[in-house]
Amino acid sequence: MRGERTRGEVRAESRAFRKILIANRGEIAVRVIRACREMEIQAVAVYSEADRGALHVRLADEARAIGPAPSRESYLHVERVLEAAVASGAEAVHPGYGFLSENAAFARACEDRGLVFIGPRSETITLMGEKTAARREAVEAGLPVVPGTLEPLGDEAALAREAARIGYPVMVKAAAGGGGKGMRLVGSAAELPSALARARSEARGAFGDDRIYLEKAIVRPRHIEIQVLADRHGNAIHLFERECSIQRRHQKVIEESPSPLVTPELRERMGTLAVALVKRVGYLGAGTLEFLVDGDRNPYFLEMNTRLQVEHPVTEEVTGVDLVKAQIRIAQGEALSFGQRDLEQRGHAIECRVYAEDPEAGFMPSPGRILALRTPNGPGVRDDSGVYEGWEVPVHYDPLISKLVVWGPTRQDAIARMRRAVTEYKVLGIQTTLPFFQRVLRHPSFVAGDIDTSFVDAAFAEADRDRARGEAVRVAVAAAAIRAFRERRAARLERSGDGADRSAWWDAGLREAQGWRGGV
Ligand code: MV4
Repeated sequence: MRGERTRGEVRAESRAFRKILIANRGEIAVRVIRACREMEIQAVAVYSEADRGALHVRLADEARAIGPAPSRESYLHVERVLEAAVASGAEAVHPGYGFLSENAAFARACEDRGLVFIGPRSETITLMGEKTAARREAVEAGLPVVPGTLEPLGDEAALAREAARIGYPVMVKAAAGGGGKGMRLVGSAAELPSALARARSEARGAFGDDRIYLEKAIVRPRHIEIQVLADRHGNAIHLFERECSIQRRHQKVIEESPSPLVTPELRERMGTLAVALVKRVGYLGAGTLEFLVDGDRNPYFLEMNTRLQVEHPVTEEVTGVDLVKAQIRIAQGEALSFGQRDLEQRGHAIECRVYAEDPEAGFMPSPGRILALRTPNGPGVRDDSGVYEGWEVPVHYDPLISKLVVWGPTRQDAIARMRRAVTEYKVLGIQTTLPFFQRVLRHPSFVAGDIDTSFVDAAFAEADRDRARGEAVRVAVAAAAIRAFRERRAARLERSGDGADRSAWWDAGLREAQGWRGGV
């Protein structure tokens, strides 16, 4: 009473975890295990049958099997993951990204069993997962949103009327969606019915929810996101932006911080807007607000991701904040140990996502055994990897094998360092996206920082043309060589008349072979 707290209450407010279960796999599970180890928290891994020998299992203090290879029966199986958590005696669960990380029912189930879900409250996950609800909250908090509907619209006639009001081109988006799933660009009223039908069926398949909303389509936008952290004590801060415009089929490929596009004024504005939404919804933990930025540098709030993101390391590299430790401390009930004024972006960081995919074959997955592996290191290089030499990358999961992250004092230094690191990186046995990065890192538009969301397709169209041209030249040279060979052979046969088919190459080879034999 009267502000005097008992020891029990203090502990309830801020309680150090002794053991955390990591409900994930691959590089992000490894990343969380590393944070746990530095905090002297026991890390419990979970694994499917395909992951018995995975790196995260090897590195954890303890590991529990949770089922067969398919995610539905293991990493996505709420009951099995919870059972492992309870059986291990963990006090908290870190969901990583993907899988159960934005599953409100899972977060709720953790809460119900007395496990701390390391993330926001389950109600916040629900709220932000419903994309039009998130848009409404953003509007209430004073954020600019892309013009469009603030509710999912039921019938096709209402959608057609709204689309006409917004003005084409419009984006058809899934209310339960996010990350581009169930999204369609519609150029005219004539295309609307078929786009709606396709978007609905895609959304139904992916989310079991086919509600649709509309947004004005922003032409060639930049994709910029703001990292936030908020604790239980009312502190909310942003950790500046990440530039994520280099994507392929809504899959980010390269991220960096700071964004070459963002001015100090825009950064300040977007950061302030992000914190306003965080405060309005009572956000807790680490989160990310996605914005589109148009050609005139106008930002529009798109959606909020209520999890740790794949690309969080670029923020860590420029701010010096360990986001995973921050998540854990916030979940323990601690107050943030730094404020907005303590933060600055120092230097420049770039991340390349190394996928087990073949860039020469349309980025087809390339699972299989890693026969040899040499990872880069040296000044300013960080490789957040989930694999090792001899490990067989399973077919069942996301093919991300590692995130190569570099830091440099300037963007130019970071690019030079990334080129060097990609050159050092050797993976044998499977195809990876590394050769693709060499191309991007030398592309004049990338080097100039002049990238929008059409970059990858444009760069690839160029590369395909170059390859086709190079191929035509190689075929022509080979054809000319064959023809010259045949002509010279014919001439020789005519001269000698003895049928001996011997060229200077042959004679040189024969001398060489005799030399070897003689020499040994
Ligand atoms: C848009 C858009 C244009 N206008 N929304 C794609 C991922 C998802 N998070 C949002 N996305 C987009 N939403 C409106 N109103 C264009 C995209 C988009 C995109 C955004 C970021 C990076 C790459 C992209 C590629 C195609 C489309």
